[in-house]
Amino acid sequence: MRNDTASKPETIFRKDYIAPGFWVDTVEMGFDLDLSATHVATRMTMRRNHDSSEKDLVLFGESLKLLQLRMNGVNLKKSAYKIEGETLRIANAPDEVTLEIETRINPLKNTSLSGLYASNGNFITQCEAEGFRKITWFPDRPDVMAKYTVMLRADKKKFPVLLSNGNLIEEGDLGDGRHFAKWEDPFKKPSYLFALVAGKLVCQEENYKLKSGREVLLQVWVEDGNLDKTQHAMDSLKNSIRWDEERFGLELDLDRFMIVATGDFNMGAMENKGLNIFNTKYVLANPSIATDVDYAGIESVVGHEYFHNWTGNRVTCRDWFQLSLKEGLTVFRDQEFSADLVGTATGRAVKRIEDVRLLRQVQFSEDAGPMAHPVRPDSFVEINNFYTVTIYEKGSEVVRMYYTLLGHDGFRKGMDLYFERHDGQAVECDDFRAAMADSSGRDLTQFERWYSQAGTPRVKVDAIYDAEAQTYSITLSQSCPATPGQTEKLPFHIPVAMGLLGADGKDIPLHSVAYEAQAGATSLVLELTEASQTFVFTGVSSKPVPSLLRNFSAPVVLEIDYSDEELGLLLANDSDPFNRWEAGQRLATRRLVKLTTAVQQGEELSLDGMFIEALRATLNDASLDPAFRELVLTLPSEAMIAEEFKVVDPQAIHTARQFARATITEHLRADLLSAYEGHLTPGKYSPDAQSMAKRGLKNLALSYLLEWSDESTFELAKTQFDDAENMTDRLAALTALTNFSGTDKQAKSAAKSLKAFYKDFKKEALVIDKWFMLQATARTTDVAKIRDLMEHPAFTLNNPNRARSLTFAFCNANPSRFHAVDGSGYALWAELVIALNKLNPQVAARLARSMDRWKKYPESLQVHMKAALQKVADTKKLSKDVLEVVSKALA
Ligand code: 0A1
Ligand code: ZN
Repeated sequence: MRNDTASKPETIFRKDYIAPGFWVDTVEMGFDLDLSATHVATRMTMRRNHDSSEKDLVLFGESLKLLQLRMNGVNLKKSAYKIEGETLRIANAPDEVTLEIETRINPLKNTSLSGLYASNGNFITQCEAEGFRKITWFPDRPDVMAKYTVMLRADKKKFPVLLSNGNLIEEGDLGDGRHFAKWEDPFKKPSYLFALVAGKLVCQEENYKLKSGREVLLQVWVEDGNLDKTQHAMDSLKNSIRWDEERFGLELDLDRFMIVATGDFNMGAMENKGLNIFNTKYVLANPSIATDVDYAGIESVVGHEYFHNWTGNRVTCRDWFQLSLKEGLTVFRDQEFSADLVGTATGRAVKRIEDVRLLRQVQFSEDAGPMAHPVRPDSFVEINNFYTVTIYEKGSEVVRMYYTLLGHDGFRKGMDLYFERHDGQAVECDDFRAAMADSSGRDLTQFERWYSQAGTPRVKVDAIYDAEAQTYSITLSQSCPATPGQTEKLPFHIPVAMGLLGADGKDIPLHSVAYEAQAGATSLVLELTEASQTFVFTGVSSKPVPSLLRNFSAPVVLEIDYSDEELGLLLANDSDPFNRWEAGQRLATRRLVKLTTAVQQGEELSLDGMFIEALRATLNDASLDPAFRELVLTLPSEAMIAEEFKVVDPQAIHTARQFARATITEHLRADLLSAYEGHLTPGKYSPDAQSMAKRGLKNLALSYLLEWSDESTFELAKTQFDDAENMTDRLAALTALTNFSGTDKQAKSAAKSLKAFYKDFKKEALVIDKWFMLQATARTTDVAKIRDLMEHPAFTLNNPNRARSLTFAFCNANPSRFHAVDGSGYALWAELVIALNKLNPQVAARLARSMDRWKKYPESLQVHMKAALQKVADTKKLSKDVLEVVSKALA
């Protein structure tokens, strides 16, 4: 029989967790691979878990044709088991069971890209979170860990390469033009880490010597024609292996480690044991198709997936509510990996600023919307909706706070204890916290609230300087806004790294009774645990300027009243580079908020000299890393400015920000031009941090220069576009040209460049994605233009990367156009979500999230937004993925 998704989605609660009734020891699988009818035979040995209250043998399955079900050698009649939705129950099973199951599936029809599916004629799997149940009936839950042996059989010509987890133990011909490969994974694993790949692929491979002297085989598999784009992924993999050995003492436990790239993938990549599967976006790179940002993305995602081998695979999650146990920790590890690879202190700060920017822009917004959830959620309807920035990025911040509280060595001790206790187990976030507490002897009880309470805490600062007593008292008061299902919040345990600056901008040695052991230090980590606490510093001879939350030591909003002068001092002097940048952002935000209000009230717009001079000084300070200067010169995004308002006016924000950019250019043209000319990187492209930093600053200068309409700046960009020897420079120039508002002739010339770009890179899917994205986010691109682009022969909703490049980019990254006053952007959004829902619920649900914050817009827009949300909610056959998102938005 064929079972389909249950029609009424139910909410699953963390509190309802029950250990599995049966464990699985071994799984043997045989696949007869055929694109439209793959036969799957599974034999598993199971044994009763006497500690569980679940007495039935429970399996999960979805969209399967069940052909056979045998228990201990006997065919089970239909009356011997019960199927309800995705669940199959066998009552009264003996304690020791061998189950044999045969199913048939249709990979070609599987457009959800979850389970076994076809990608350009190849077979690919994606089993996290619950894709394995689309392959066979199985106790598909992460706490059931088993050893797998997999036999793959397929047509030799069409599918010459057959891969699965672990080691290849046998291969050969079967006659009839078919062949086989048998794989064995020596480690037990949950089903979500299962993978197979079959098809026409080629690989770059290398033998690599581990620190221990053991040799391993590394492979990067791609479709034919892409072998000139695998070197960076291979280098990143080798760097990851070395880094995990050096920083955490963790060695690759397999003899063979494979990466496979596919153009059809819902997410970035997947950490299947020994057989990582990647979106091509995070593998393929060479200077002519990939930008600096792509290179950095590949390095961090290759690292991320590799690091999962220990944090995720060797120690996995007991249930999906614990997802951040592996994801938060692994993001922290990949962030540290990228920072360590750069090596310099400012390089680390630059990485930190970029990570915090993402957190604030996307996660803070999630935390303030209808989908807000704790790092360890209490419930969900569809787990795929919970691969969120809260689980990943906020989860990483939570791990980083242990690091800040316990120090480098203390954190490492905690990690060592975590592995010592839990290697080979499926555990909970609490187990990680216990390892950190027990290894350090610290009481981390209150720290648990970071896992259980949603919302972004706010920390308000009140400071008093007593000249007579020479004391400086800082009172920190914390609060946290209500989130769905959580109205009252208890105080968090917040590490606040800080220092005090004297009038000369230098750090003052700190003396505080509460932190006696560190007397004289210039930076301290205060521990805020109460709703309000006062920290007193003594021997302060003049009123200092506080530098708080250094290096962004906690994921909170810091409310502090600085004067412009104080911010100027911090921007120019703070020994903490993160807070230097932060001071610049505060100066900018203040002005952008004012400008937005002025736009709304029809007042004349102006930007003050103090701000422009501060930017000039930073831009021209050759002692500063160009990457850092680029970050300071980058104004807060429109999304960030929007967070400052109760009611968001996207057009006014856009106008204000554009005005600020143009005015900065008006005053700093000469400085920008010399920054441009001073940071050229002639010669062979190299993705090293220094060259990237130079290109970054140069291209930022270019984008500013083109805010000023004249012939010479246009020509500058045109020449850069025509002569570029790498994609970073080419794309930056094309973006600037496309957004340039000049003469008709210039507009025509820009359009010509856009066309030439398409023609030159027609065969490079990832570059065509950029071509769509660039247009989707262009200032002049309105809804009508998006509809035009959707008719382009290269556009399709079937491929997630392509769908995202146009539609997500427009709905999420072109706010002033998406929020068109007539509501046409929302109508388009609804159509797209409905169309994607039929093809790929995960992708549809992600797009659905663009409307999360609809209640923050003016009434006149809310009417259209609500109608669009309602239209989606009323659609028949809505997936539970989309239903969960839109019903939470409408609630
Ligand atoms: N675990 C992967 C990401 C991932 C999650 C879900 C997927 O399908 C629903 C696919 C990939 C990672 O963190 O890299
Ligand atoms: Zn991950």
